[in-house]
Amino acid sequence: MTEAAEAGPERHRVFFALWPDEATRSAMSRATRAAVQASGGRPIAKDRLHLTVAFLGELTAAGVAAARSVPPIEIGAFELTLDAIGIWPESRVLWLAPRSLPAPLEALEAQLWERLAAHGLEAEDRGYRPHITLARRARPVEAEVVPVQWRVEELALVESFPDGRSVYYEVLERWPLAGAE
Ligand code: 2AM
Repeated sequence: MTEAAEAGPERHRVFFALWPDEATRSAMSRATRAAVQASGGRPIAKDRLHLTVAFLGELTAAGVAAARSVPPIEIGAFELTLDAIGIWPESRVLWLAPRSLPAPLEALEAQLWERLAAHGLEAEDRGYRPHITLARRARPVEAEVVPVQWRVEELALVESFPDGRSVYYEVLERWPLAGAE
């Protein structure tokens, strides 16, 4: 038996997310640049900005395969208005978020977990707070944001990998939210 096998099966840190296109990422970055700077925090690179829908944690390869089998979820494309910016003092995360949870996003999150449950995967019991992390180790800031409009058309399964003091992400697979015509 190899050392790796003795140490147990390899784990993959994965999550379902909404992954913005280049134009939306740029709009997010422009709209939040001043707040990020004022917060003094460590910014998340523009190409890593995303909104997590369901965090699955550390899965085995079989767990990842189960997660991949869950979509598509055909709730249709929807508009997300990112019009709130703030900080969670306990985690020192500066975030961009929708002021209210849009019904399609709520439905997407609920349907994902309903189907994931059939594979023995369960959400942590701390409620869903959709957000895009903009910076870590941030100080509180008083900031307004020019709302960013995001037309969400896809769901992505993403894996995160350690990258020094940060992490980088690889989109494993994408599914359209709209059903086949
Ligand atoms: P964060 O940016 O607020 O840390 C990959 O780590 C993604 O999953 C990030 O969007 C991260 O949110 C989120 N995440 C990490 N741990 C989580 C957890 N225990 N519950 C929900 N989301 C989590």
